Amino acid sequence: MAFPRNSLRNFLVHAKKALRTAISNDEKVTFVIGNESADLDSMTCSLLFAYLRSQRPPKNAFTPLYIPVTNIPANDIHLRPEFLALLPHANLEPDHLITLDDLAPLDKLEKKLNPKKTRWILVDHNALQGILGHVYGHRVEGCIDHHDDEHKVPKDTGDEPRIIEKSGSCTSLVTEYMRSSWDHLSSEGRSSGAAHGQSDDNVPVKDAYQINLWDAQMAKLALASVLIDTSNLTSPSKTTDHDRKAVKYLEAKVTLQDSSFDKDKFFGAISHAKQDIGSMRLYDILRKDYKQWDDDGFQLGISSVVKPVEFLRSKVKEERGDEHLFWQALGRYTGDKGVELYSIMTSYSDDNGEHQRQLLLWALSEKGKKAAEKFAETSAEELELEELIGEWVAADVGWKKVWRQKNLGASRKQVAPLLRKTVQVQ
Ligand SMILES: [Mn+2]
Repeated sequence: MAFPRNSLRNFLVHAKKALRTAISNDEKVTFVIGNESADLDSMTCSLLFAYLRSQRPPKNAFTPLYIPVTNIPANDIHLRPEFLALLPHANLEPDHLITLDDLAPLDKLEKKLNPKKTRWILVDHNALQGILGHVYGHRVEGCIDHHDDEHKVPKDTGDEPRIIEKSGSCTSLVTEYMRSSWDHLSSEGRSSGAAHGQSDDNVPVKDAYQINLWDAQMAKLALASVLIDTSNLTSPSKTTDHDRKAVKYLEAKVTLQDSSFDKDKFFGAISHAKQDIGSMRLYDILRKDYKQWDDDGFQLGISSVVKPVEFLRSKVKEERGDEHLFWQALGRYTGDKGVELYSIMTSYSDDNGEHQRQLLLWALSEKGKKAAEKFAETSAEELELEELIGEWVAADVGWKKVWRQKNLGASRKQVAPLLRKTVQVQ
């Protein structure tokens, strides 16, 4: 049975409880999961898809309930100040999110959460990574994504979507896919008085008001991702028609409930929160938006950071008393990951408010060095790389380079495939 119309908050409380029951009773579960960098886009994609889909599941769904998973341990939510700023807009607290902690201890996954009893829909990625990929990769039966197709999701996904398209934000694609369902739910709820759920404080209220509020809460979360991923629709290299349409649609849902809503101010507040990492430790800054790829055993890791390399060096000085210990500090982070090639991509606004990018690349093995050299040779032009020379860059052993990346349109989504290609052709 479909989950009755309700607030996102009540939906998550219900889903978390249902997941616990399903795991202890070995019942079937459908997951909707974002990628392991767990940025705002991944979080809102999984919420939006699971929330609406569970209220209007396809007839032959594996289970009528879709469980949205934010692909990090619960503690890591606190490394994402933009989550903390955004969640209250939907009357949510960090504890409401369903995270890896709610599945099973990672070393007991297979035993506690029988792969055969699960079905996975990937949003904001199209290949399940790491341990989840090992155990459940063959149980993926749908995806909506805006990264390069890794051809891991089956061609025929039945009633579930298989959409991989270019867009600034994956949330825009999910909005588009869910649009008719959402419209149906809204108009059905308003006209038939079908808001069976209770308000969060258990006070019965007028249906239309309630439906509009619930819609606006969900829409605000989704809107935040699209605005962040497209710099408020101003980034020419990222913004697509999918994003423009999604913003129009989501903004209408928000203003229906709150006519004084100011999209630009909202973007400013969430964006400001996202940059607010000054008090965070270097280790946490490097891991908060990290992705790792395994290509036939070759491990590539990339951290995305919202401040320049100079900021990271000042962090090293603050924490270790000497900025020359920069590479040792990075080594402490990469140490247990087995990466042969490690990169930091910075994306930030300089003192004049201009968007800038830098790319740091560090080879940690002979094979990594070959890949790095190949990358420097073949991608310098496309990415418009300008080498930043400083004695601190050359310090210590090993192949390392830091560039200013003048091609501002190329984010990790474009750079990661270029790096992976250099490994595959060796
Ligand atoms: Mn994304």
